[in-house]
Amino acid sequence: MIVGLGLTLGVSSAQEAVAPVEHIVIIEALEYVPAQLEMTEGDTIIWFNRDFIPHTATATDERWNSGGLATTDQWKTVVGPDTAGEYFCRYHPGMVARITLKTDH
Ligand SMILES: [Cu+2]
Repeated sequence: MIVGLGLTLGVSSAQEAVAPVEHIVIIEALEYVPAQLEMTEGDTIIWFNRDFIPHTATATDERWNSGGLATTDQWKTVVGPDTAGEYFCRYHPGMVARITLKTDH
């Protein structure tokens, strides 16, 4: 019996799938670390508050807001088109950081 090799393996690999990445921002000593993050839509970003006082991660234009994060709290969101830009802490407006979106990949 002849077994045909009729199956073409896989589909075109010309378009590489980019697996979603999980980014972590540590809040410590009144700072977001790292303060600059570049990511792709569909990635996840998690803020961990390791400071001894509460903080928020809030888009400067308020499009998104973690709400108050007490010590050891965390907040997670999926990166969408509205995630990019500057964000700050509502309790400490001097705390500022930035998310940028990769446009070429
Ligand atoms: Cu704060």
